[in-house]
Amino acid sequence: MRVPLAALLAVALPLAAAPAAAPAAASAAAPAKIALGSVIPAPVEVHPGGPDFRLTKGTVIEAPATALNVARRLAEALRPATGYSLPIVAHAPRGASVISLATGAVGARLGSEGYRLGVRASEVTVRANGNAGLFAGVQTLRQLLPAAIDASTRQHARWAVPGGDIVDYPRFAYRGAMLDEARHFHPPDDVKRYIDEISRFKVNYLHLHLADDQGWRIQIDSWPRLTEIGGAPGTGVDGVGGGYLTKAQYRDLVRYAADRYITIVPEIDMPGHVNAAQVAYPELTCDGVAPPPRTDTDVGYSSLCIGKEITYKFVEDVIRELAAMTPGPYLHIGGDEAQATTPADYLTFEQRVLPLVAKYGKTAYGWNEIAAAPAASTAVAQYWGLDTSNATLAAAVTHGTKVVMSPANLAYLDQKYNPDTPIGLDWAGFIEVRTAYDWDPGTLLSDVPASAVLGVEAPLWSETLRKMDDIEFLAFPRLAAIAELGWSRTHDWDSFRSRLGAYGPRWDAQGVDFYRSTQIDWAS
Ligand code: TNX
Repeated sequence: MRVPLAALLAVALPLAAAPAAAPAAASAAAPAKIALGSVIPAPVEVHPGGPDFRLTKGTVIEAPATALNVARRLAEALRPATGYSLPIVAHAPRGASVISLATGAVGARLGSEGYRLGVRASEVTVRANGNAGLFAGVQTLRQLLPAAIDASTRQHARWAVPGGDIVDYPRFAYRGAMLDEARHFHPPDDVKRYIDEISRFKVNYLHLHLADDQGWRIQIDSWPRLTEIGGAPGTGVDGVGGGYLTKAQYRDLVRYAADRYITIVPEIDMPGHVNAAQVAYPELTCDGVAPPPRTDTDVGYSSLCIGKEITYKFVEDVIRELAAMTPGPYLHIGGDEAQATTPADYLTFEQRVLPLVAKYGKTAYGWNEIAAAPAASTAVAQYWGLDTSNATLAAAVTHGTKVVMSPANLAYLDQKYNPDTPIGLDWAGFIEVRTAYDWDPGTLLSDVPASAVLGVEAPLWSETLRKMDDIEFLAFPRLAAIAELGWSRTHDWDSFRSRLGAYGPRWDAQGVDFYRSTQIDWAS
């Protein structure tokens, strides 16, 4: 049974005003019924009603050839726990139980990432303007199945999806996460696992911080010692770990992310945070003498030599090679904490280097300090400060600079939750789940209008991280909070808190070691 679209729109209600789903008929055997709107990030419109859909061993996934990638992601997500074959077909047989993916004109309001999800007794339909929207709809559908769906081995469960309709699309175009590969190198398989985890929350950019004082983590053919020396074993913080991405590994990550509708943003931090490059190439210092390698966590002590021509040959070579292996629109050139560069030199450097990014076809992106340079008018500035206004950034915005919001005291995933958190830093303050959730990326900076804000990003610096488990413990649940700020137009702590509590068993099923904040009533 299909409900005509016009009928749906006629009863469209914003989420906050939507009628509450019927209370679950609690029985000892069955877990509480999932409410249609119990999804992170919160969808725009939720209209519960009608019979559940049952996923069975006979269910097929119907998708056109153009949406095969999304269909495969869906099948991969549902097969392990159900044990069902869930064949992907171009046309489902009449009367079959079907999850149908379809692209077509579903309205400009939905943009490239919005979707409509309809759940009927024998059919689930996901419709979108394109595959990114279908993928977003699939992430919603996964959260509407019992938590056991996220287990990697076969489970016995009643695979029901609550009936009704969802219409959904994002508030901001940019919803990012950042992973610091420089302080501790995380191998490609860990990055892929992180991509899988963040894509569930409709995050669409992954920023990789690929070079810093300690190490250099991306192969650059024209300057091979960057990785031979800067990526050697022992180049992680405290001499723990090392490593780098070959170009082939980087390209593979770009593809893996793209298959999950995530765009990789590579960062090479300069003119500061360059000690590892200078150890490998002493000609990049002003006196030509190699500095000692550093694996401590100090910042602000290294600088490229602004007056030397070879500096710009180096920078241009790196930008050219990075741009050539990066299909996404952005190239991040750092620019933070350049205390070892004079303000005049900093401007000279940025005025020369920001246009180099455009020369290789990319939009320049940097930490908010770049806003001091007039050439940043065509760039994106990532705000990482603790204040609620920033005059330099606000002035740049009037000339065209766009902003991604990553306030360190709210959005930094590397800060401790509380004084007892075993890993993480605390220079920006403790960030409990509610702190991470209780702000608005569009209005936090009083002197920057929401229209200049492209979105939000949650950075995870890795000074204190060694392994995947550490990444997960600091990222979750806060990444889910930041993702909701980026996607959802509604902002309601009580609602988020209850949906987050219900999400806990999903992380358990995935083997994700999340932080069990006492602010949340975790379902078991
Ligand atoms: C500041 S935030 C930094 C990084 C550190 C981080 C640790 C920013 C743009 N720079 O170099 O890793 O603090 O929280």
